[in-house]
Amino acid sequence: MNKTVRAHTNIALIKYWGKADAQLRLPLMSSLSMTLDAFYTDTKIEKVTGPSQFYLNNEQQSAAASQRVFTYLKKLQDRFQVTGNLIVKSINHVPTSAGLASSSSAFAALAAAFCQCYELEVTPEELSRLARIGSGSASRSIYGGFAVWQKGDSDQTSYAYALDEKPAMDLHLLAVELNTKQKKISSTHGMKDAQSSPFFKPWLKRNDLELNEMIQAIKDNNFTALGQLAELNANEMHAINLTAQPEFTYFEPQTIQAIKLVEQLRAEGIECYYTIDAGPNIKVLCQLRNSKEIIQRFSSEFNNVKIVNASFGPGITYLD
Ligand code: 2P0
Repeated sequence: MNKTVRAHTNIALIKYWGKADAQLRLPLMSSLSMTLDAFYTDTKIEKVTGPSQFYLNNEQQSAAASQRVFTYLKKLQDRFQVTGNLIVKSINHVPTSAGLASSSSAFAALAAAFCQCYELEVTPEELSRLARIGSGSASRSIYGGFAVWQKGDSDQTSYAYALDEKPAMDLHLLAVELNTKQKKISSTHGMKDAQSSPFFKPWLKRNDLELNEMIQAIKDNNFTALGQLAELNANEMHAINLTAQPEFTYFEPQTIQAIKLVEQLRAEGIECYYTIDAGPNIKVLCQLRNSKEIIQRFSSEFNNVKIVNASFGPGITYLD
């Protein structure tokens, strides 16, 4: 039966920030992420005799807005030598204003919904490779808990695997919405431009070390080591953007203010760390016992701030 598919977003604790092959979305580095329970995309794809259409949140999308989806689905059709027009219906439970990229859940759900539609039996590894072609970070959303996307060096060898789908770690991610402005630099452009930084290559050389340290922190159930390393890795990515030629940054004044607040909380003994993606908003990593206090402090520091408290989400699930 052709089922609706649910995929959750993920946040990288070791970042993907550079492509070796833009067409296949082969990355220059391996990455590691946490899949989130609070944010997800539901997608169903059906074959139709009429024209192909894409509905997002029950609204039909223009040809321009649908282009990335259908270009992607055409690649999958070519790969599996199947044809036909398609109706794609997606509901995004990722508030666009939450400062979270929805492409990870969107393309993981599309890949799995495509396989449902054509009754293709694929392994999680193959599904991860298919999702990767749509959006790099989507390769990791096939799995729950912690996932590692091993960079590989070809379409066959670049895919994510489940590191720990049911982690014991007490880990919460507070998605803090400070700024709802549309980001000025897309991830695709940011990743490309970042490579002009003199620190890009040295950062790449550290990838194995940081990945292995993060895997160890997870195996040891060591929140402190995980938080420190996630913060370092995010700051390295943003330092590279700041030293690209020409330089650029996703930071806004509120980003720095939020970083200072995390540092202040830590100085007071409230253990928390931050990670930042290709936008101005920060995600705070903390343990359950401190989450209320941290939310309160962010709420009193920033007017009208929206905060979502997320923890581990599952991998691809099939609804209906
Ligand atoms: C990540 N980001 O590892 C990194 C960290 C943002 C910062 O993956 O071009 O939408 O579609 O492969 O996955 C965001 O970029 O990029 C991203 P494409 P994607 O999560």
